[in-house]
Amino acid sequence: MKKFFSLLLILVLVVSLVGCGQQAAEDTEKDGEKAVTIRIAHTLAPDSHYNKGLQKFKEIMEEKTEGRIKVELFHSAQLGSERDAIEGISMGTLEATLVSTAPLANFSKKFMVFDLPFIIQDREKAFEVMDGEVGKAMMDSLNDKGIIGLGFWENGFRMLTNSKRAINKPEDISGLKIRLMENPVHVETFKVLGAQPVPMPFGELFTALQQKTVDGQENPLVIIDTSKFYEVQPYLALTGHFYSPAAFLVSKSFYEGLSPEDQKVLNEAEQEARQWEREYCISLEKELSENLKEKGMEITTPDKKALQEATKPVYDKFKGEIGEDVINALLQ
Ligand code: EAX
Repeated sequence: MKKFFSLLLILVLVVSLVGCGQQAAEDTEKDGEKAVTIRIAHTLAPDSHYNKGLQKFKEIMEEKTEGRIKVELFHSAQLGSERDAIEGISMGTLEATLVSTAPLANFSKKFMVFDLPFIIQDREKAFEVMDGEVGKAMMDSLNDKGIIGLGFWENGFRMLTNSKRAINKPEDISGLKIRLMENPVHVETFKVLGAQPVPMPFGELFTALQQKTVDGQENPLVIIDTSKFYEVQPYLALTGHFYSPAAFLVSKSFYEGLSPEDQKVLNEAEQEARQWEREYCISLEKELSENLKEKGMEITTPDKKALQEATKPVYDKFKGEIGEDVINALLQ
């Protein structure tokens, strides 16, 4: 009888200990799960195409993981410039970012092909190349820097604004101080046009335009609108001189710390949000120049052929470095 009770006591103890253990395991798991947050930094305004597309990503991600993985967005360069974000991803101090591909040229020259003037006139063709082998090789070239490029989103066709004069022909650009992204091909393009290129992070741009440190800048219409450049730039020229893709980058150390299932969810959410963002950009196109006109900008449509001709020397300068095969893949 005594033996029976001792056995029973042991059994009770064991059961309750196992129970406690399980409870503890559940707690740490819960805590562990709570700790998974993807912080995404970008430089644009809260109502920009980037932020809206990333909101979509956040919704999909949080829904698919039932809130196990949280997404936090940091817009308006709150966490620094695009270069800072890329470096943060590379070092593993930031989980994700959406940046123009132009500053990526400083990390992998493969991206430079997009920076050639007028190389992309048809975005559908660009999507095809970016989603195919050429795009994959570009993204893969970032892996040894600790960066995983999940996909190409859209920033847009870049248009020129300034505070000095209406631009109708290439010569009108000559002498203007133009802020550019930190990219050698962009800088060369504006040099060839006789402008004074001023590379500068986006976060400093509005003030520079307002204080007239620079005369002009170039960005897609959606940015000219959502960053309110129309308040300080009276002239808008619909040049479309560069096509600016955006890259969705994730820190390799963060990505590899996720379970294969969560990696899959992340990939799917990025793909779905990317598609949404591209379509959103296309849908905006028509109304934007109308809006900007209403907001007081004087809009001109310079002759693209003349601009293309004037910027041809840029191809000669960079074709060796970029590779004619890649250039041809986009031109064909
Ligand atoms: O990627 O710096 C720029 O002009 C970019 O278009 C912007 O940061 C979005």
